Amino acid sequence: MTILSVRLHLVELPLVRPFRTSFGTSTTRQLLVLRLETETGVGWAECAADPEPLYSAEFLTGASLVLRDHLLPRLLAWPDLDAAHVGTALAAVTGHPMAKHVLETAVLDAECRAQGQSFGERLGATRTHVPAGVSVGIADDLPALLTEVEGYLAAGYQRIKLKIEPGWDLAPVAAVCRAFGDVPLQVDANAAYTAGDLAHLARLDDFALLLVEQPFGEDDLVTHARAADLWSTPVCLDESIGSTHDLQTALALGACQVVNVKPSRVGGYLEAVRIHDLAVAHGVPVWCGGMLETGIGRSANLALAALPGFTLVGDVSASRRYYRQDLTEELVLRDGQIAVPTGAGTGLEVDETVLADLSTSVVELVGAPA
Ligand code: NPQ
Ligand code: MG
Repeated sequence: MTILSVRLHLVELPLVRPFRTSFGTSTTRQLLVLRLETETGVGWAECAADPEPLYSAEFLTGASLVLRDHLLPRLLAWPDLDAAHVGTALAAVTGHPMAKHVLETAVLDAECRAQGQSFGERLGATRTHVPAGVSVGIADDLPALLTEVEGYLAAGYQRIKLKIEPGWDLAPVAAVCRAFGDVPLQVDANAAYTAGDLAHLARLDDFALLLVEQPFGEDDLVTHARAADLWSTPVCLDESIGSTHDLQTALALGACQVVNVKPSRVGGYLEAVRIHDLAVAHGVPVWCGGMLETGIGRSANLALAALPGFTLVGDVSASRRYYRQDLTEELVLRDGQIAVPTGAGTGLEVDETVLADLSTSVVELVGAPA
């Protein structure tokens, strides 16, 4: 295919409630939306990078610059471009998986839409619906946490994930277990702990959690391996897994018993499928993580989460968990599940009026504005 135009929107969406993690609090979600036009049609994708490099090293301004100055020129220079070769075309650039992800996903969406194929069909989905889980931010106090969790359970969410950090770990877990009994529960520390906390976090074993996600640093596989030996709670990696190679290393060290697969963290859906395949080959369960996506990325995540190795409930929530107004038609919860879109590409249409309303800047990176 030939790329005719590329447009980049900086979008700011209000969140229905502030989202607090060990690395910060967000009250709005700022992200990049990319619209790519080829001779066979249009493709859309979103870049998960946040304004600040806190979850990972990437950040929004950096992602737009690397896209404009280093990634797009390589993509435009590639002959006979297709989605399967975007990774190869961009491989010379080190790092920047979220920026690479947005380009590959837009090309993949354009290709699937042109061929009348859904993301689910393209990626190998085997299910029509995906059970919904929810990630719950750090709350002001325990009563506020219990009220929030109660609302999600009433809405039908099948699994709760609590964000934890030093000073907010055993008490919120104990409170949720006491209030809601045997609700499927897991925790995510976003790398907030160090090896000195191994004994403290071992006390999570009392609560029969599904898993503990990324307790230690992104580069601290050795401490994760010690935790996997010492704790009965399974150790799940998020930030540490940027590629199939990272997963091979983590598995060889015994540092990873479960994987959170996030397409944006690993450079795109094709690498996400390869990580899924490697995990399945090792008997390691995976689940689909989230980055507060709009309908553009959320619909594609649903297709991925419908692959057979995704045996654990993911952070795949309805649009309304985060946004009153999405950029696409809403993805809704029914009986605790969300339907995998069946239309071509990601299967949802971007509402260009809403997109224009919520855009704080729009730049044409390729092609002249209409
Ligand atoms: C995680 N996601 O699993 C991430 C954390 C995360 C759903 O818990 C802006 C604001 C961007 C907060 C990206 C969930 C974010 C964000 C990721 C939180 O670790
Ligand atoms: Mg995480």
